Amino acid sequence: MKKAFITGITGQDGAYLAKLLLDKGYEVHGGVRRISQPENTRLDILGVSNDVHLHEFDLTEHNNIFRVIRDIEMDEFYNLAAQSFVGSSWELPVYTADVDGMAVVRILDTLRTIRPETRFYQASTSEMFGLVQEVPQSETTRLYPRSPYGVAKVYGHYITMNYRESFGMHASSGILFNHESPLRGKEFVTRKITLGLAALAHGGDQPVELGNMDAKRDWGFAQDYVEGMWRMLQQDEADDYVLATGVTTTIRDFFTYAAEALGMDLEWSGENENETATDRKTGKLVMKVNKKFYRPAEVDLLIGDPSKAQEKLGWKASVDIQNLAQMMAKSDFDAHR
Ligand code: NAP
Ligand code: F7E
Repeated sequence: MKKAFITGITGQDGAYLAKLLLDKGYEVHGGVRRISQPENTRLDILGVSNDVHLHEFDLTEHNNIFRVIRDIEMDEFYNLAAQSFVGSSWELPVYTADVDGMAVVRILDTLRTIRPETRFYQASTSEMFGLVQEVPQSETTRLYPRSPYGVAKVYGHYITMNYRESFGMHASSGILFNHESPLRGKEFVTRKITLGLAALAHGGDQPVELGNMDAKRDWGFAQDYVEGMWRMLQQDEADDYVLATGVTTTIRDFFTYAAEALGMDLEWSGENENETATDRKTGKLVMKVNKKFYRPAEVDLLIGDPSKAQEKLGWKASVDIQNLAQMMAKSDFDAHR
């Protein structure tokens, strides 16, 4: 039985990956931070919390990382933990650099010292492309991060490549474009939209307040993306791969697809900070722009080229944007009931 360790097992991707690895027969271990109210986690929602082995863990604590690696003797190490919200990274730039950047070398250097044969996955991100230098973006596109989060992830990405090249470690980096699900954190724009629309569909009267409606993202379904992570670690040679759908969508269009899934018929008016959406059927205001959600520097357009992952890993996204919006909107609508 193979043994895997997942940092960030309580997060969106960590929970889906834990389920995937359990289904494949792995013994799954994961790192968790102490929280004051540990009920109803994503692992509970997926029904796997009793099947995984949880260990007290924090990426800022070097000796804690050392002990986990020494004691668990894992075959595969998935580093998914991060301060993952781009918006918070301007408020927490030093913490974000430590957790999303420096922690990667803490793990890699410990693995190099005591378990160099362990296969390692680093959660890199399309945010590294930032002000994009090429369309679509691939593994060879020049990086130009636009947030402290993106900058920290660039360090994690390059140090992973460096440990692979310097020490021959099986260390791979997945450059994942945005991936969402009903388990997505509530502050990310897709989930914020589907939660807000579900409340409106149940009779609420608070419009969803959003920032930049023109930003474009390449959104896929998280469950597909954790399969891609696992496939990377099954290759003979470690490498870097883009996982993406190859389709890009504005925030406005995602909003429209989610609203349509809940039976709304939107009328858009105004521009920039005066933009609004109203449901023609009820006359209700369902969206208005609030400048407080604008970012100090924006990533305007992301669209990935997943052809390397398709060719070498046989990986392909299976859920399109309309179905993703519908899945999330319906899940939040049902949960609200
Ligand atoms: P998420 O839902 O925010 O989960 C983040 C996880 O990291 C949580 O389990 C969190 O623990 C843990 N964590 C945060 N700080 C930690 C620390 N100091 N020590 C230990 N654990 C810590 O993120 P996600 O969407 O699953 O993303 C997984 C990874 O992929 C992240 O590295 C993210 O940056 C990266 N990524 C995500 C996307 C995407 O679209 N989802 C795309 C590209 C890359 P708590 O539960 O205690 O908060
Ligand atoms: O923003 C715009 C916002 O916070 C998407 C993380 O998983 O994917 C994620 O980062 C876009 C941005 O995700 C609101 O300005 C408008 O252009 O959902 P988001 P993100 O920043 O793309 C990457 C790949 C990661 O690696 C990250 O970990 O939506 N937007 N109005 C808004 N965004 C939010 N959150 N809230 C709004 O009200």
